[in-house]
Amino acid sequence: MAKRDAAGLDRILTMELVRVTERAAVAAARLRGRGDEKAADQVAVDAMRAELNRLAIKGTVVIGEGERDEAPMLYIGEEVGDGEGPEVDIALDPLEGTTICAKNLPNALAVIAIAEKGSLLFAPDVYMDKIAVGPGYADGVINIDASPEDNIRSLAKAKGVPVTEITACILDRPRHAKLIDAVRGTGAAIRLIGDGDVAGVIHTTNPEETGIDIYMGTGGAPEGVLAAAALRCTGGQIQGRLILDTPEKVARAAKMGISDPNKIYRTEEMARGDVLFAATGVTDGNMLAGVKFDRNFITTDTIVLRSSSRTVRSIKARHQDLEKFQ
Ligand code: VTB
Repeated sequence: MAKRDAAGLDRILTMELVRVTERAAVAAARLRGRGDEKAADQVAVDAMRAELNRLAIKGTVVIGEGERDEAPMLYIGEEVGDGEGPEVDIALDPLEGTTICAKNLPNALAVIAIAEKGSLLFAPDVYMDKIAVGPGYADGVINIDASPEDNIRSLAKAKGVPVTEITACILDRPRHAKLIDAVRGTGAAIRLIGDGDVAGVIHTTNPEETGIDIYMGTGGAPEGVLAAAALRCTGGQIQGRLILDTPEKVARAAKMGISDPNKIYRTEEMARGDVLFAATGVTDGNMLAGVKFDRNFITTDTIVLRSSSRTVRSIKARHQDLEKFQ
């Protein structure tokens, strides 16, 4: 049985987790650019689940493919792992950016986060308003209740650059028309993305490499929790507010234990305690390369992060035993 270390989660799990996202990414990558989002997602789910069930954990999926009745596998509440190790919460997205993968565009990822039981926000699958920046800024540099203009100016000041040197990442959606105008009005640049806001948020943690300083706008709440888990490990701040704009959504959230529909969730409120996070590139992206297929081997590029040690590991793997991916 795996031994728990001082901080809670087994250190060995850090490396074990890499296999889980690698395997999902390879499966999805075989279906890159085929225009079939569902098929790509399905193979990623199957692969991730198979690998997850080999881990020495007693895991519960808290952020997954959906409610039990709509997702046969990796549904919210599903128990995964071999049942022999620490009790953990799991947030996962075997293919974050199904459309990106189907179109073979940048930044599709296979993603997972693991934390001690009870540490990850049990979020309903609704929209969440989000704002995030990377490490190195004082608390309060961003404020979800402030205007986009104020947030951009505050960040530029804290970074010590003119506003024109700030780039915000925003999902390209009609609902963001006003936000986009407001940000552009300040003189800042915008990287508009088609999908994949987990990657969008993570990109703020390394602006030199990605060119992105801040993430703004509404995306999926589950993706918000995954992004928060990553930021817990890298540093950085995210604030999120669920968009519960119908009585039905308020009731659904209440069922999951959310009594204040206007609550602002900060990074630690979405992902507490010791957190492990792993992401493998499916398509080429700003931080991670996509899976590459060669006749004799497969190459994967993964980051694996741990909050208690703040270690960021980059793992480029060359897989020569191709049978394990069949
Ligand atoms: C984002 C993004 C996802 O959904 O959360 C987005 O991260 C939000 O939903 O990759 P809409 O597409 O409805 O705007 C995805 O694009 C797809 O799950």
